Amino acid sequence: MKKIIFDHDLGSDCDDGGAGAILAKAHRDGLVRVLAVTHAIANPYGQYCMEAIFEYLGAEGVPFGYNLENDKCGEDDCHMSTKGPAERYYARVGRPFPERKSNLKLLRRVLTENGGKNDILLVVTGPLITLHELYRSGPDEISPKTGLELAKENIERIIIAAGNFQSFDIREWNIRCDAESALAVLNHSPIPILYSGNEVGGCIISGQSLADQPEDYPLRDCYYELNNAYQTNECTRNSWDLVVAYYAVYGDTGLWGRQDGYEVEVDEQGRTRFAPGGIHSYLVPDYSKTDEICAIFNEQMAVDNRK
Ligand SMILES: [Ca+2]
Repeated sequence: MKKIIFDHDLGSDCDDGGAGAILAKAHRDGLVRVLAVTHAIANPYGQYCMEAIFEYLGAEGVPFGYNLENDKCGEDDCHMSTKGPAERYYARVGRPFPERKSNLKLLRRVLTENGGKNDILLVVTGPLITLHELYRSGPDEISPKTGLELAKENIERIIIAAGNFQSFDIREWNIRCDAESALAVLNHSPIPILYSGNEVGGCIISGQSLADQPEDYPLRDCYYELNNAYQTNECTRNSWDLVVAYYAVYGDTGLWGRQDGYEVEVDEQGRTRFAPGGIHSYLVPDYSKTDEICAIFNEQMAVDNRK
């Protein structure tokens, strides 16, 4: 069974939640095993909501980590889509917010326990803050190895929503949000990376199915919360993060093209350069399939475990 680690930045945006729903259902249904879910940003409300989404969809036994390592993206605008939904969910179930445990310790433990099998897919839908902390970590009580050694020995591929492979002028958010981390992790990566540039998921507007879901479904609440902040009555969003989650679970389904064997480099402005001759890959959008993909994502985000 595929093993997946999911690192996201749900909070200032909501499509990470859609990606989480895809992964939660796949884990619940035995298609993949989600070994850990980590949260790149220091503002915790997004991870409170991600825990709620997994719980609501019936995905059990997944450990969650929080960014206790730095204060990057801790500001109030980093919980724009998640503070209200988190407060409403935990008030309704009558529990305090979940305990915040360290991303770094969780990742070092999960990678150590994997025993060097090099078979984990790391799905990333936010800035590279978590991975940068992991790569910089030294030996500790969990392992005598560095974080970079643990990653190289256990992570087969990184699948990430980042960059742009149509225009060098596009300054993509997940890179420019924390360029220091992005450059350290992405440029010259010894681990193969599959990129889904923002041209792939940006053209797919999904979430329409959430309007018909129960009002206490935390994913629905997050989508409405973000749209309300923008003063719309919709519950939709671009699907940047859903693409990588779906691809990680289902692989090549013909919904996108794929180019392999590239060297990819990003700069501190958030721009992407790529050329043949490396170990990395990128997805290519097929705009004739936009409606088909949108329907799939809407089905993936809907609640399907309530009688
Ligand atoms: Ca994201």
